[in-house]
Amino acid sequence: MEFTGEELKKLLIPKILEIGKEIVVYDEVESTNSKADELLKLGYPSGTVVIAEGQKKGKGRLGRKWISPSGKNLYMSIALKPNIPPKYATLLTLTSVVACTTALRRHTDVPVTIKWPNDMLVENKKIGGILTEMKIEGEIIKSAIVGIGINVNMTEEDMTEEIREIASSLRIYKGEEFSRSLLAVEIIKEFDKWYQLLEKRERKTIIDRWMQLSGTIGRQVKIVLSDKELIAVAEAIDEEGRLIVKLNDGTYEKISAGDVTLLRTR
Ligand code: BT5
Repeated sequence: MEFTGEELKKLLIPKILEIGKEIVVYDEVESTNSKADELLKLGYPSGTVVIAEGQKKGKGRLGRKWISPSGKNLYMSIALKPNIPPKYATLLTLTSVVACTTALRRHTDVPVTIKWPNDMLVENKKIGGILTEMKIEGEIIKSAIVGIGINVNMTEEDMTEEIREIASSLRIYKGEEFSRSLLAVEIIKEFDKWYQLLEKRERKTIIDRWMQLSGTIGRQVKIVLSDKELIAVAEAIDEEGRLIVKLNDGTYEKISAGDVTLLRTR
């Protein structure tokens, strides 16, 4: 196995970060998000990182699956008790995707872009995604599990039929393999930095960075909501992380949850 928790911790020292104070590595789990939730309930601290070599039941959003072959990619979850009001919950996903994309760009030189809210793309193909699962009680976020899936060394043969056309990996794009341990460490460090900004209420810094990394803003998009579909131009994101779109009739709508398909450039 490539990872051990102790090795990863050594790479993070001497900087003691909130994220990665505890790093627990498994060979195979059903889902690192479910494991991270269990560990938090057992008393592990906020900032605990769970990594697995493979997942038997990797989760996407809305009950979808995350294809998770063993030994190829990064499957990592961060268990948090964020000190932010629930209305900024979407921003946690945006903060996470900013951290991951920044780390990937810097350390792989792959031109990763963000598609609202949680996708990491290369040349319009998905190479990563974030699944944030939260427990909210009243005005408090009791827990948040941020699940990060990055296709690192996966080849087309490792993919199922279902994703072969829409997915890619760092290796497919660059033609070389990457160390998953080093990428994990860089993501943890970057996550720590952006998460601190979120807790310090520096939302504008996060949103500005998101806009810089985004391939969504300025594009015509199709948005699939639970009750309707919209064709619109993505204009910006607001303080709460919602996507602001301009419809054909000139009116604006704010989208807080839904699937976005990128259509052509404006
Ligand atoms: C996501 O969902 O993009 C969130 C993915 C989060 C995965 C991580 S891995 C660690 C942690 N533990 C978990 O159990 N989950 C998290 P969504 O936006 O719903 O996208 C899911 C869709 O992406 C699927 O329906 C497929 O079409 C596609 N897909 C599935 N596996 C993929 C892969 N490995 N690479 C690219 N696309 C994939």
